[in-house]
Amino acid sequence: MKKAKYLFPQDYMADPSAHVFEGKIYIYPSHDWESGVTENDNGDHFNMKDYHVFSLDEIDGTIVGHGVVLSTETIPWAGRQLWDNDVAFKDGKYYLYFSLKDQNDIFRLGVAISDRPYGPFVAEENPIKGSYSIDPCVFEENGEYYIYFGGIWGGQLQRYRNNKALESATYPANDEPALCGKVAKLRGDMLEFAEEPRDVVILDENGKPITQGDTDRRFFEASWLHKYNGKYYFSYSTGDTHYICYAIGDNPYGPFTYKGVILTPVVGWTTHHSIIEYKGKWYLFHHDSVPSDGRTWLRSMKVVELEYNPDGTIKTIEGMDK
Ligand code: FUB
Repeated sequence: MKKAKYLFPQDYMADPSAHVFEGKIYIYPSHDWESGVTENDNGDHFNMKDYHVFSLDEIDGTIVGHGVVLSTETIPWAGRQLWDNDVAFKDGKYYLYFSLKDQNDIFRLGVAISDRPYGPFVAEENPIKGSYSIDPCVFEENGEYYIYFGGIWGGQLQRYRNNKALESATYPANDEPALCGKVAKLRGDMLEFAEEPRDVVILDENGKPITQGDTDRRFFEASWLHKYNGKYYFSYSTGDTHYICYAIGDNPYGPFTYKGVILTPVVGWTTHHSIIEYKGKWYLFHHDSVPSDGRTWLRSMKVVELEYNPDGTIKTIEGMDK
């Protein structure tokens, strides 16, 4: 497969997190809909209220929709805006980690549990203690689970330093190190952080942290972690410059050294992705707003093959058809 294909033209789905569970690909997207909320820099127009799950036996096969698996109506602490999610498997249970504003309009990370990869999922009573911001992604290695998260602007990461809320949102100066995504090990029961979240530091080619003003390369949102040939690849969106970039490290905590662009800008403001290996090939799951004629809050999920160069760098994929 060399050309990206839309996965589910029947409805708007975004931020696809893909995993291989029980020998199939399962996809956990956000579910976009036309809620009528006016577009603004806080992302209020991304006013989602439920999640669906999809599965595929073959990458070119027929996608199966498993229906609604979690909704704000059944999340006890829900305020509004069910954003990106991800799922991890441990000891016979599937844990769905999600971004949601609480009743004070503060983004937190929640957990919901199922016995099956296709749900339905039952949410815990409260968000993860000490959690904040958006876009969880979980990476497992040797029985340890690492949760990555964070997003600036509407994702509220600029309201925190050292895991504490600030009195008001503050960004570093343009020549200072950029705000970082976060990573923490999960506790054995998968329901809480096992440690204080740490910074996911992204270094430039000279070993210096990427600066806040380096908007083509600094972290904005949409963390994803995968491993290839013994190296750890942290990929993310640059938000207002619309790239999916990646940086490579030697362990799940980093630091990671910036290596380049995976996906050039797509139609629509946001770009968000996941990367998996399936049956010996690698794939980039992502979204764009072509089917909704550029309405940035109505996105459609896609998949395309991802290829590496012999030195382990990733071949850049064009986000827009030429
Ligand atoms: O889908 C809502 C938000 O848009 C996600 O959480 C961000 O990553 C961006 O894709």
